[in-house]
Amino acid sequence: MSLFDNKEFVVGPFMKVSDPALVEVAAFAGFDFVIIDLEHGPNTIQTVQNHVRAAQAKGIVPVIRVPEINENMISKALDIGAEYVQVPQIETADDARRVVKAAKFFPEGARGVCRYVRAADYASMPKENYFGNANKTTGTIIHIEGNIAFNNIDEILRVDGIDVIFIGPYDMSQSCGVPGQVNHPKVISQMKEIVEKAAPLGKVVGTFVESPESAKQWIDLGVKYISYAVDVGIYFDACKNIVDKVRE
Ligand code: 3PY
Ligand code: MG
Repeated sequence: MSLFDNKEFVVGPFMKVSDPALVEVAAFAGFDFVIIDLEHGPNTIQTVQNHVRAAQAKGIVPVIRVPEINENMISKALDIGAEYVQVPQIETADDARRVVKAAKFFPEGARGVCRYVRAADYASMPKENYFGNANKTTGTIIHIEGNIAFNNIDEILRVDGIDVIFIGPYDMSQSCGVPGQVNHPKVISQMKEIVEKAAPLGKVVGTFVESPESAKQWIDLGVKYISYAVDVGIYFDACKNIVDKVRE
């Protein structure tokens, strides 16, 4: 399944809770993907195997955000069946090339070769099917979220093999000297500049939002990969809404 097939945009939440039941709930709600988070929160590569299984069982695309640029974590995430790897804190074109090299088999890259993994149906899949298709059925997403990345954006956008340029507004706000102020004009102007530079190159851009209004604003500017809030935050908002309404 391709994430973007015939879709103007796709939307999905970050998942930090360790119980994959919430992945199933996200699928029932109609999200396109989930970003299973290993950068922040308590999950480990072992606990998120069941998140990947839950996503695939319910027809929603599992993305794993690895903790950092780390070749071994990228290959482990793909080995357990993640369809996309999302890598934080990319700063240079060389960083982006490292991601592609770790995520793709020859000739696009040099991903560690092992077929005794879930992604290859534990060696039951014919070798040529697995190694022949893996580069087409998995994708790469990189975070642009700091001043160094912003200053290197022209070269980063030109790296082949990156499917989504993901702008992380929170980390970007910190590097602009206003941590947490994701709507600060300096942050918004950097984000818009990246979106504008990506468009003529045909690069898909993503970002993180916390309200439907903000999602719509970025979609109108051409952003296609909308990461919408975080499981615990969505649950908190729903709880607060109930408590406020009942006590009204
Ligand atoms: C950021 O905003 O820095 C992210 O990584 C996504 O929320
Ligand atoms: Mg970030």
